[in-house]
Amino acid sequence: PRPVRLAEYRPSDFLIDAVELDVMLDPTATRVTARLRLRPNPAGRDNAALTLDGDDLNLVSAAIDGDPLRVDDLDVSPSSLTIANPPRRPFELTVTTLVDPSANTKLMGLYRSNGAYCTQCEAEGFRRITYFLDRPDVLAVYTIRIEGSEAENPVLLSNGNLVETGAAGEGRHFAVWHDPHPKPSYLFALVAGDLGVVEDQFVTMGGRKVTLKVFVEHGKEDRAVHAMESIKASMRWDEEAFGREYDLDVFMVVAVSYFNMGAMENKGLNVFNDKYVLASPETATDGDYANIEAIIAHEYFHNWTGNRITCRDWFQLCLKEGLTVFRDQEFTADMRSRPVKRISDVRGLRSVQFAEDAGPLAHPVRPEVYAEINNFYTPTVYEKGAEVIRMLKTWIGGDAFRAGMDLYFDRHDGQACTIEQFIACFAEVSGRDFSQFLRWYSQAGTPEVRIATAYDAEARTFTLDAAQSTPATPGQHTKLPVVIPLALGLVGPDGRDMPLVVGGAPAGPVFALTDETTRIVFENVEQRPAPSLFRNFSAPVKVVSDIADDDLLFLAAHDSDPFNRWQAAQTVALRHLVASVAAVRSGREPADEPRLAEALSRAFDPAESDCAYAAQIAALPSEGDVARELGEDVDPDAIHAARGFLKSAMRRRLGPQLLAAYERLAETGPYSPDAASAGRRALKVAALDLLAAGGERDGIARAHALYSGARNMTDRVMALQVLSLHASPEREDALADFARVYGQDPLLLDKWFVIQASAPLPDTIDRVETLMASPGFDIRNPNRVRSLIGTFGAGNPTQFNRPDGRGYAFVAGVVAELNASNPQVAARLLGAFRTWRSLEPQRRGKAEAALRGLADMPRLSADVADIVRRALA
Ligand code: B3K
Ligand code: ZN
Repeated sequence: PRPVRLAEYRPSDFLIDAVELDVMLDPTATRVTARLRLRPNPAGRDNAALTLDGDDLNLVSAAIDGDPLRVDDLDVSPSSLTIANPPRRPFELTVTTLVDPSANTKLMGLYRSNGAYCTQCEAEGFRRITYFLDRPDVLAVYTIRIEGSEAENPVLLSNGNLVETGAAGEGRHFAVWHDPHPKPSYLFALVAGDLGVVEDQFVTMGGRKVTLKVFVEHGKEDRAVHAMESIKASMRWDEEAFGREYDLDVFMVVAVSYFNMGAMENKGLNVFNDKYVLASPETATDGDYANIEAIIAHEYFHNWTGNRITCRDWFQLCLKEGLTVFRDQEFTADMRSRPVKRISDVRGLRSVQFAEDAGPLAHPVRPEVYAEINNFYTPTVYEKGAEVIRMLKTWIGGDAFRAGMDLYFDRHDGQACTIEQFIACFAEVSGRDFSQFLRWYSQAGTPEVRIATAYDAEARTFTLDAAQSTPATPGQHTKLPVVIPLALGLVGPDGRDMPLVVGGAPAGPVFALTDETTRIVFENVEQRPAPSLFRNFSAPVKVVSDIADDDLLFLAAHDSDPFNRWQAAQTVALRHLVASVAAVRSGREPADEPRLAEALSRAFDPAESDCAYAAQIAALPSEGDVARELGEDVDPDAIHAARGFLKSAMRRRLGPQLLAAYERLAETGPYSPDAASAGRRALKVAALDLLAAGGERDGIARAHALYSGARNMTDRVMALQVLSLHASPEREDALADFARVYGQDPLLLDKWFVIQASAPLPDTIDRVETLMASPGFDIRNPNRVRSLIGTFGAGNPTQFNRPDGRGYAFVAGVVAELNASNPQVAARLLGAFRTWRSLEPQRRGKAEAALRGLADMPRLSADVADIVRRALA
């Protein structure tokens, strides 16, 4: 198929105002009758044919205003239905199709998950249910009648409000749902099955009583409580932070175990991967609790940013995704620790989005062409998209930002919009010109900002020179300067921020870098300051500065900006690791870095009260961080060795402090997943991880003791993770024990897979292959595939990148196996190859061979073909 281009967007020739679906459930032959109220679009072409999208559909019959259409009135195939000469006035088209949910292994459209029926329609799954104008700018009011066996499907759900239920004879029953809010087809959902439910209520700020329901498999109701609490917290927060109120009588979340992604924001009926719903102290970790809260919030926030105001076309995906990620980040920051949230988001952004932006799959936040839209649900659209919103807010200020959001909701409610329409709201309220800012949406690649500074004691000036450039990316050779908000402080020798004076007047703390080079001269600077740059990570850029390690270490201790205290120590550690990698590769011993130990030791100081923050300080840059910093000729084994060396050095220097912290942080009371308690556990395991560095016996023994004595799943999993890094009898004992005790619970099995697949040990690949053949593994379940093969590919730098190429061949083999049955999951796994070009030559050759092998495969799915082609281009 031809690539789709933003420049070729045209409004639909027809609109659909109302949809009535009649769904007769059957495991292999579900009959769907759609009554569509159509009319010519005044903005479309005159006398156009009507072509509806389909995908793998079987047409049973079609009629216009009740008159059956004959085969020669139609041009029909599984992928489209065309009526050459439809009425040029409003009319009703009735179409009946047959679909087989049991055979639907792609998990798009209507499929089965553990005996229940469910749907996934974004981006283009509705066309696998019925022929439709399956594009987000066609908004209709939906009424859904579902009929099925009452014994098998006591629960029948769709979007909106329930209007009728009843018996349908022969053991069947039905339910009718009506959603008054016009929506695009991708937000349609249907769920039917025998499910347990937890119920609650929320009263909105306007006094609307909303029934809340979380549906889970029977027997798992007690694991739905945290999700329910998260729904209420999200509803409250959106009212307080954005003035957004919920708009139906019921809000439902359904947990399913077969799901291609995290969750889906269908109107009033969010469908979730059960991994992001189910939690109890015995089965979930602190990380799970936090993820559930954040993803429940994200999907709920889509009700306004995505559903009430949706996207005109899929190029505008970041309109809803970047904005909704920004909103969920702010929610978490308010619920937990703001600096910790910022640090972990920036860690995530750098490790996946910066990596994507630096490799062959780089694309703009708003892409201009796609071959397969499912491949554009990327860290660039989501996380960089969120950073762009954050910059916008930093640039125009919080009040103007909120005014712009209010205007956007007001002006565009009920519409399908573009980025330009969104940005126009902020231009209007702030009076600023956004034409240059819009380059953040169209230009791919991570801008690099080089900073040089100079202090003139005599003139009492501090001069900062900033030069920005963005590297070329596929299809974009020349780049223009973007608007980069630089939030900064000048920290004096007393650790206090100096007043910022520029041109005789108070200035900052945010400066916009708009040109290729910018010079800022600060005046009245009495003493040489340590500049704290890009506070709170004020722009998603790579910073290269001439700031000396001594100044950074000073900032690590004294900066008033907690993000930059963390960042300063990370920068010193990263510089050190880069030098160590060079040493390892030339057979030398890496140098010692006592000052880093001192910076890290602050994390374990009993006086540090925010343990989650301290745990971030204690965590060294990842192997991926080092690889990205190197950028080329990457040898993952050398990076692993250098990092291991540094960890051992930290253990030797900090031993007694680590031990003291570890013991001080031991669990005492009952488990609670709140942020402060989770922070204590995170810091405890950071200490344990260093105590066990290099496989030190005492540390291993403690990890084993923590595993055996754990009173909650967080301690147990974290202890197992530490043990898994080093070959030892304790490791094998704990892994076997975990399988024995928890192996029957699929979500816990996933944790066991993740731990083994990420181990940096030479036999990992054999184990992963063995586990794939074990009874708990099911290649049709995306959670199993992601936890075992996804983790091995994207979360195990040394073993995926084995010099013999076996890691690449293995992952490519699984991609080939999944290519036909679940192309979306197959294409996702290929993300492991996103940095293959930066590897050293031997590994690069092996990775390329694996990709070429895939490229030569017959019948490649659009999803896999698209990634392979771009990765090799
Ligand atoms: N909007 C969905 C993602 C759909 C992915 C389609 N391939 C979940 C989310 O971002 O909230
Ligand atoms: Zn989303």
